[in-house]
Amino acid sequence: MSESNGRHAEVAGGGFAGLTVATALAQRGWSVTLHEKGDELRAFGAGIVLWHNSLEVLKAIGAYEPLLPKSMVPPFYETRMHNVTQSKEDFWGLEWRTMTRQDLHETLVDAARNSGVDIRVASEVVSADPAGSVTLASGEVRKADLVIGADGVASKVRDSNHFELERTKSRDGITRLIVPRRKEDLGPGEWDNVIDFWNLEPRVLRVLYVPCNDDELYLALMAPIEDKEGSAVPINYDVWVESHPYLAPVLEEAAKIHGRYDGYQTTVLKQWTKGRIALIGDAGHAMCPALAQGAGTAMSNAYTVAVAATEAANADLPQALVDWEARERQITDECQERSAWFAETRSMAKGNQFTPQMLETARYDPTTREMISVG
Ligand code: FAD
Ligand code: 3HM
Repeated sequence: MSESNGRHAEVAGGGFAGLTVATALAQRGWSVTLHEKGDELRAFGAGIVLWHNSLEVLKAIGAYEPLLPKSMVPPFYETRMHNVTQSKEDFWGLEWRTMTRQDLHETLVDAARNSGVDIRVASEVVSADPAGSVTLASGEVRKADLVIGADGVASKVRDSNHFELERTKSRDGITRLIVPRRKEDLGPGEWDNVIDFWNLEPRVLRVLYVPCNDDELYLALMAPIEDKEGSAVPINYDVWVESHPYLAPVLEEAAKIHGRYDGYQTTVLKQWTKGRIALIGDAGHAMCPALAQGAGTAMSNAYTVAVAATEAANADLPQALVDWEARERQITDECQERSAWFAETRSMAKGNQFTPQMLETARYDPTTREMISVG
C-alpha cells in the first residue's frame, strides 16, 4: 500500500471502470471507498476482448500478470460470410487478449483489495453533489475530494446531476453466453481463432465465436431486435443451427443456458465532469460493441482520470477534471462513432475491418499517451 496523500475518493460502481479507477487512485495514496449496489461483486455478460490500451492499464495497476494464465491470444480474428472466410486479421502484432468477464473482474477485485480500496457491497449511491459528496440509499452522506460515477449505463451519479446526453438505439442486439469449448466435436478447423460468422441471407443471424481459455468459449449471437425468434432467450436452437450448422455442438450448449439479449446503444454526454464529479465507463460513454472497446475505453479513462486528479492541487481539482476530459475525450468519441457506424451498416461482415484507423483506440497507451503505429 502506498503512503497516504490525505485525499479521499468515493467511487460508485464495482464494474471494470470503478475497480480500475479505485485501484489506480489507492496506488497513488488516496483513501478510496467503492460502492457496489449488488449484493456481491460479480461481472455481467460473458466474455470480453481487450486490446493494447486496456492491457497497458492492467500492467500499470499490477493486474496483467495474474490474468495471463486465465486468458488467451487467438492466432487470428477471422471473419466469415456464409461460412466463407473473408479475412484473417492479426492486427500486425498489436496486443489483444480474450478472457471471460468473470476472470477479468476477479483479477480487478484482487488488485483493488491489495491496493487498500474499501469495497462495500449492497451499497447503492443514489445521488452525488459536485461540491464533493455522495448520498447512499441508506441516507448516509459521504464527503469526498473526488467523486467518480462508474455506475454504468443507468448512472445515478450522472442522472442526479442532470448531465445532458443523447442516446441512440440500434436495430440489432446480441445474446451473450459462456459455453464449454467442445473443440473435438466441432471437427477439424482453426477453432482457436476468434471467428465472426455472418449470415445476412435469408435472415440476419451472426455468431461471434470467441475462445477465452482451454475450457471456455464466449458466444455472442446477434439478431435484429424485431426478429423475435433470433432474439429469444434461451436461444431458439432450431433457428440458430439451421443458420450455422457447423456450430451445432456449441449451439446445443448455448441452448441449455438462459443468457440475456441486449440491444446495441450509444450514449454521448455533452460533458463528462461537473465540479468534483467525473463520469467514466458506460456512465459517461456507453457504446456499441463492434470494436470491442466499451471496457477498454472505460479502463483507459479510469486510469487517466486517476493520474490527472492526483497531479492536481486539491483546490484545482474541478479544473483538472475539465482539462482531463479535453485531453482524453476525442479518442473515445471517435470510437463511439466508429462502433455505431459498424452497428448501423453491419459492414464488419465484409471482413478486413480492423484497419489502422479503426484500431486507433486500441493503439493508444493511456499510461504514456503514446500511439503505436501498425500496418
Ligand atoms: P458496468 O459494467 O455496467 O458496471 C457498473 C457497476 O456499477 C455494476 O456492477 C453495477 O451493479 C454498479 N452500479 C450501478 N448503479 C449503481 C449505483 N447507483 N450505486 C452503486 N453501484 C452501482 N467492451 C470491451 O472492452 N471489449 C469487449 O469485447 C466488449 N464486448 C461487449 C459486448 C457486448 C454485447 C456489450 C453490450 C458490451 C461489450 N463491451 C465490451 C462493453 C463493456 O461491457 C462495457 O463498456 C463495460 O462493462 C462498462 O463497464 P462499467 O464499469 O463502466 O459499467
Ligand atoms: C468482442 C465483440 N465484438 C463485437 C461485438 C459486436 O459487434 O456485437 C460484440 C463483442 O463482444
